[in-house]
Amino acid sequence: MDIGLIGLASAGKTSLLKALAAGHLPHRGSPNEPAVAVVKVPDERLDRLATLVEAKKTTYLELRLLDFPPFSSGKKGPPPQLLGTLSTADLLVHIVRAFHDEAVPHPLESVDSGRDIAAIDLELAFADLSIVERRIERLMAESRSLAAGARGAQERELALLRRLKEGLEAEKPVRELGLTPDEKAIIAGYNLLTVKPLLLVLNIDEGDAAHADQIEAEARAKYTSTGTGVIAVAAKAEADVAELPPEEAAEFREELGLPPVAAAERLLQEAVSLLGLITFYTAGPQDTHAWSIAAGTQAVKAAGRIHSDIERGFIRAEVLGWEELLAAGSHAEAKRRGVLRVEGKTYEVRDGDVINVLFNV
Ligand SMILES: Nc1nc2c(ncn2[C@@H]2O[C@H](COP(=O)(O)OP(=O)(O)OP(=O)(O)O)[C@@H](O)[C@H]2O)c(=O)[nH]1
Ligand SMILES: [Mg+2]
Repeated sequence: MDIGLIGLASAGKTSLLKALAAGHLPHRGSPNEPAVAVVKVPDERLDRLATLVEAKKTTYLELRLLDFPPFSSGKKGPPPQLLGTLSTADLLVHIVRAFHDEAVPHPLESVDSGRDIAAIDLELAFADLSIVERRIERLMAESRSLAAGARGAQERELALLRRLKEGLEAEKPVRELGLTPDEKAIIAGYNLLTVKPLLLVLNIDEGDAAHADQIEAEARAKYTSTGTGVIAVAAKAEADVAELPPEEAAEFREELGLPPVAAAERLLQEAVSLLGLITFYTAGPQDTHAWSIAAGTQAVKAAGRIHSDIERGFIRAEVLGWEELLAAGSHAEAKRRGVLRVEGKTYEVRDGDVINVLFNV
């Protein structure tokens, strides 16, 4: 899964990337391409499972972060040379400046996070509008050359696109238009930007970090639409702390007044949830492993995430919640207590399930 970090110049995109990538510098992109870092999603449930089974190896979920060059506000749409890569991201993270620092000029000359959120939203909507308009023209030209009876699918797509156009012209992102899964499938190939989930990251002053949760709650009340999340972090301080060894980090967080849970953990977990993913685990002594699947995935498909042979030869799955396994202390004890369930192919995997698939190939 790819996450695109976007925002105005000097909003703190690269600082946030450093905070998320635990201080490791990403591969530098060219001026027209994003820098890329692969980050592991911190996961306390996985850590505790790995400790329980004394795993030799712990495998976290991984996400790719793309640090895009800044949008220059006021222009119509994101820089065209970025559009291709941007449109392949699965989630957009908009870093919004909310910190005050005379030494760092703001491209719009004042700190106003609401204005900047609206400005970027508008640019994304503008990019989508031009794609939708071009597609409408194409379809209309094509449908003229089709027999009347063969126009059904075209007409349906046209009607849908006109709805999107109307929404976008009224500055409504496509994710807010309440599309059905079928409608989403029709437009999936266009890779529209405003259909993607959006995480707003307020880059707040270090001095405000202690009550980040309050700032978040206020912003959430304002940006409530589906597929939109809000997180407040002090990106530069978080980036500084991320470079420290874990033993020192906790102490430093307290000294700086940062919340005890690192921004990376909260933000990446929020990203996973906005992507509509849930996490299940395999807890073996060789490798205790977190896997991501779309919410609603059945056990046999989940098994396919581990290995295609396991999907093909699926017999049944032994399943229990991660907390149940921790409480029991071992699979054997969980079985004795009757909390280890046996599930078939169509079992809908739940977030936090620990799964052992029995298979035959
Ligand atoms: N005081 C303060 N300064 C910050 C904060 N976040 C970033 N900065 C500073 O702002 C400047 C820009 O930060 P970057 O992280 O490079 O911002 P960016 O969005 O990647 O900038 P561009 O890639 O040039 O658009 C740097 O000098 C940072 O040290 C913050 O939370 N507080
Ligand atoms: Mg940068």
